[in-house]
Amino acid sequence: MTRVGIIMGSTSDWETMRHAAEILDTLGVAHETRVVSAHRTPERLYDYAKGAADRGLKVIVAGAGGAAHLPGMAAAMTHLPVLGVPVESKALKGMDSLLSIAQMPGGIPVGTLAIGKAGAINAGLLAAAILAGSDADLEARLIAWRAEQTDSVAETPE
Ligand code: RP5
Repeated sequence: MTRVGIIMGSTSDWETMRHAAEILDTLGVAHETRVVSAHRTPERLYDYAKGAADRGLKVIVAGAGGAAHLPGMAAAMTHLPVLGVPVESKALKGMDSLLSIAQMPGGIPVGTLAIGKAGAINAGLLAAAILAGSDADLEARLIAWRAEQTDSVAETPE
């Protein structure tokens, strides 16, 4: 069953958001990917966010750049946890995306990650960690992935 919905404001965001999809693939978490723009396809966003919980999704990862309203608007229309990824913008290097996503008013939370690739990877990992709380097999895979990462860190730089 698909448990994570990865949405993004534009196909141009995929280069960043594919990193969230890849870590979920690695951890064996079923997910879907959709282009859903808060500005260009507001009705698609409404339908997606309103229907997400009923379709069985447990977490939404939303990435957008610039005036990045997608994560916040999604969070306004679903009780599911929404993890926001600020995509790096050309004009302001993603600072606009970051502040648009992080500065939500009290009452409508968005869990904001780092700008760009690191944020997308961590959004995938955080989605997996949320799901692992009620899925012992996934929890074991997440623990193993983290241990492998630890083991891969060299003790010396060369
Ligand atoms: C945002 O505008 C998207 O999330 C994207 O990061 C940015 C630029 O979109 P495109 O002009 O590349 O479609 O809505």
